[in-house]
Amino acid sequence: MLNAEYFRRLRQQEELLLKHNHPQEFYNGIFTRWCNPVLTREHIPLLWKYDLDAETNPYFMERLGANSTFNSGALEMNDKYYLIARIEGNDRKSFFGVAESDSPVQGFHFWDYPVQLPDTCPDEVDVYDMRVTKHEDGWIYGVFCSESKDKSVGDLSSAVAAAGIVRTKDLKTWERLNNLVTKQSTQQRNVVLLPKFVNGKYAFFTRPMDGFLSTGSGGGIGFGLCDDIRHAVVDEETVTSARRFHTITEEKNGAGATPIYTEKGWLHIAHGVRNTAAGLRYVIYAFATDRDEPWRVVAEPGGYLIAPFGEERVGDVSNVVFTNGAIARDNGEVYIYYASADTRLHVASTTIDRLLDYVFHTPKDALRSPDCVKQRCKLISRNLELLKQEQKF
Ligand code: M1P
Repeated sequence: MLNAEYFRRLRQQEELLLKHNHPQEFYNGIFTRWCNPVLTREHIPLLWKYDLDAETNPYFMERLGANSTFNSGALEMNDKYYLIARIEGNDRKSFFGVAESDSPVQGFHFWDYPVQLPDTCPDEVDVYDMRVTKHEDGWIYGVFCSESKDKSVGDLSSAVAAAGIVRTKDLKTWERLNNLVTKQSTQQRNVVLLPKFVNGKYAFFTRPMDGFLSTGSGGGIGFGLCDDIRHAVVDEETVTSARRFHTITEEKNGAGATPIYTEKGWLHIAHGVRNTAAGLRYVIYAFATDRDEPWRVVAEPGGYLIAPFGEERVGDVSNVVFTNGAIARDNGEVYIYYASADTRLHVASTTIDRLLDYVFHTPKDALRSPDCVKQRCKLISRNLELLKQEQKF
């Protein structure tokens, strides 16, 4: 017999899934934040956590708790919106779940089962942060972090991060390919595959690093090509978006959503990290690279695009916003799915036009306070001039 508590909890969850979302008051002209997170731990199906049988679970206890759901790949397919979200169990292990909706801003519900990736790497203990790419070769690729214990050192918590690669046609059946090999870096995280071939090859944005947490000598977001996606090897990585002293990327940065192809170049929505007395602060930033030479940065606005705001600041890993998925629709709308504090997933909406305007017309980081003041004074004096002229008429 089913536990009666199940029906009460189910009704509550159904109410949450039907909740109407609406735009926030927050304004900057660049993007719109939406009030309700699109995925939280409360969205995770009850069937994934509880034994529903009143006999074997009389107290209706969580048997396999789920701590959070956050960093998500995103895709539009056959007029539906899909999030390939990271779910973290109470046991700290992450896995992926596909959530589907008819709307890009609300109503996401997980499929009955989480993604069951082929288990081909015996040393892999954790998987997370899948970027999905609808490639021109006809496959949908998922590139994610595959984490294993670093057995070469004695301490318990040392880990190795690699880029795992899978592909699918329907988000249901997944084929696991070899992990990416990058000859210049011992570790990889935040790797994303471009949807188009570059010089006839598969093109990756990488994040060279020589430590698990710290990027060490890695200079920023890298770019590399490979011939065979089934055994992907990148011989050479060139730095595209570089880390810089006293900027939002000083500590590290990494590719985010799959880059968006536009008439003015590739739009990138990435993350940058700086250190503070309260720990690392993760923000989301944007830049553009050349259409034909995607490793070449052509526009690089200073500062962040999205930073933790209000309640977004607090959670398991506070002061973090992070994205690994966005949907750019044919009509020009863009939905950026970003997680806050490694705890929940939000959506911000904008358009290609606005993002291009932002990326190409926001001044670059002037890198020094006196030059930043000059930038601001230039803006103010032009505005004062405009106001004066307006008053004349
Ligand atoms: O905790 C914040 C983020 O930390 C990592 O990002 P990075 O590799 O740039 O430090 C990732 O593990 C990410 O999942 C997490 O949100």
